[in-house]
Amino acid sequence: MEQKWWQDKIAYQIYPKSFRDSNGDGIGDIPGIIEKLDYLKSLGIGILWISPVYVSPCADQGYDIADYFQIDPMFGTMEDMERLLKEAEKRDIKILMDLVVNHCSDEHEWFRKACADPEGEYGKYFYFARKENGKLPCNWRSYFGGPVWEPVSGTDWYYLHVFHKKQPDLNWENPKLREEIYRMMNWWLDKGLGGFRVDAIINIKKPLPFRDYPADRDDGLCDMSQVLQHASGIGEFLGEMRDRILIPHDAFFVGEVFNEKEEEIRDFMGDNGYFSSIFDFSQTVEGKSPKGWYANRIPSPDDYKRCCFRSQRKAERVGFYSNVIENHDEPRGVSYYLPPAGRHCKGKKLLAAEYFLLQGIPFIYQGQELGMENMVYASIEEIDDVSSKAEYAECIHVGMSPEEAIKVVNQYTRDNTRTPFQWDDTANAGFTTGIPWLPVNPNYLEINAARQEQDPDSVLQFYRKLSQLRRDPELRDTFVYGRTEPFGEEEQGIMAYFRKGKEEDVLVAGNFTEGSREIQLSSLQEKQKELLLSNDDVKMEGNTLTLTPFQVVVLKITK
Ligand code: TEU
Ligand code: CA
Repeated sequence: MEQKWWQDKIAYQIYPKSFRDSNGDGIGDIPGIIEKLDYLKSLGIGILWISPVYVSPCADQGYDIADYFQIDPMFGTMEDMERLLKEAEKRDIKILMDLVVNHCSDEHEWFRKACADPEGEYGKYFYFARKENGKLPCNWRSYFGGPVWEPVSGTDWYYLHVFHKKQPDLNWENPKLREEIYRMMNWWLDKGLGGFRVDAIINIKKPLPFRDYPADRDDGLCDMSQVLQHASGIGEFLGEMRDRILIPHDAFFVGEVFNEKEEEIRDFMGDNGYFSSIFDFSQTVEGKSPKGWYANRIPSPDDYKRCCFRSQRKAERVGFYSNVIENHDEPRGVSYYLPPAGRHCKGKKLLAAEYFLLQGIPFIYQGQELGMENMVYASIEEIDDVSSKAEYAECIHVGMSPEEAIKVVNQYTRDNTRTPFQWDDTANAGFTTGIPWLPVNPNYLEINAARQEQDPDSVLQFYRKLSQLRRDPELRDTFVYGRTEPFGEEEQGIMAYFRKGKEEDVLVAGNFTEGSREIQLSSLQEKQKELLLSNDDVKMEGNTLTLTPFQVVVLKITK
């Protein structure tokens, strides 16, 4: 594999609305991010992805962009953004912005002009259609519920939106639209961005002409994941974007790609891939049902392990997945992948070490490094997220009581990771001096950054140690380029693997169960073993390593 500047980086995702509010209006902002750059530096962060800060009516929290060239006043000004780029550069941190180009906002001027004349120039930037024989062009269900077609008021036209109706889909088949997007990307990269996190990108290629697919619920509609299986030819668009933008800027693009097929990995993230990297969502999609959240199954630790190892194999000698346990669309990883008995400091460190030391680019989502947990919601009125509202309605539709429905939504609501960052134990967790736009998780009195700074055994300090390990000049090559080899893969409740280096191997071994477990290291008998990190005292007698409940041990094994 070719060597690139980003391969040894550690990345961090900021959800700006909830990170740090600098002016007391209850909304996190860009000056707030600048304030905390030294904190990020102390975590060894080299790449910082910032969820959208462009002008937006916020129907989907900034993922509905009304002006790609302006910062929304709630987040600050363009000067703030330029200052952030400069201050980050001083600290050797590259900034990624969120590239949301499957759709824009219905308040974008392109869409206004398009609605005024659906058959005109701007109409071709979107997908417009009329009913034929009383029927819409296709029966696809939008991700946030209901049909993808929405009427243009006062006309007999409809437009397509695979997400919210305030997010009309852009027509990538139109070369003029693609040129507009490339111009915008260049404009930002020329300002000094390191690259983009590329939002919802598999949706840009629609299987055309529009047609119905088999319905998978009693609404007569079909899930978009089914639709996308019929789309082919996305490579023409993505290859063009790579050649025109990614390569000339030597940028880092991380694609939000779901359900990629094994044979597509090289195209998406090989040496000449469309992206530098794509997220490994194999564990995220595990157990998910097209029926909706109520029909999902939560992955067990063994499911989690299987997903990780399968992806590691797929990526071997091909490229770098970006590894995550959570993001702004998912529940908190510690509340989801850890069994209930392991949802404590020690268990959080176990999950941290297991995912962080895999081959790929580790991404930390804000607050993950503190072990922030899911929020508890008593009713749907307390929830802001658009997707939760549709999922709640579906639960009720299939006959659940409001109590059962809110339980399901609690498990998955995107607000779980969107609650304000817990900086300290003062009012509003030190996030704002005003009223936070989304309530703070009441557990901030125990879980907060200030407290964990003081505690050498905190989750935060453990993340710092992981970060140091990965950046240690002697171990760097093993962690960045070393192959992942599962160890004792069939052992239930145990997740263990080697990273195979030139000079040494690293063994990561963790116990996801409530009982002590023994691991036989007889195959390593002759070799010298050095403890690199653990979340408990390490007991090794002869060839037997005993793991206490939820213990993880990281060993260096000299060849
Ligand atoms: O998410 C894309 C995506 O596929 C979502 O449907 C995701 O599965 C869903 O949020 C789960 O409820 C991206 C962004 O990350 C998300 O925040 C946006 O809402 C979405 O695109 C539209 O821009
Ligand atoms: Ca603010």
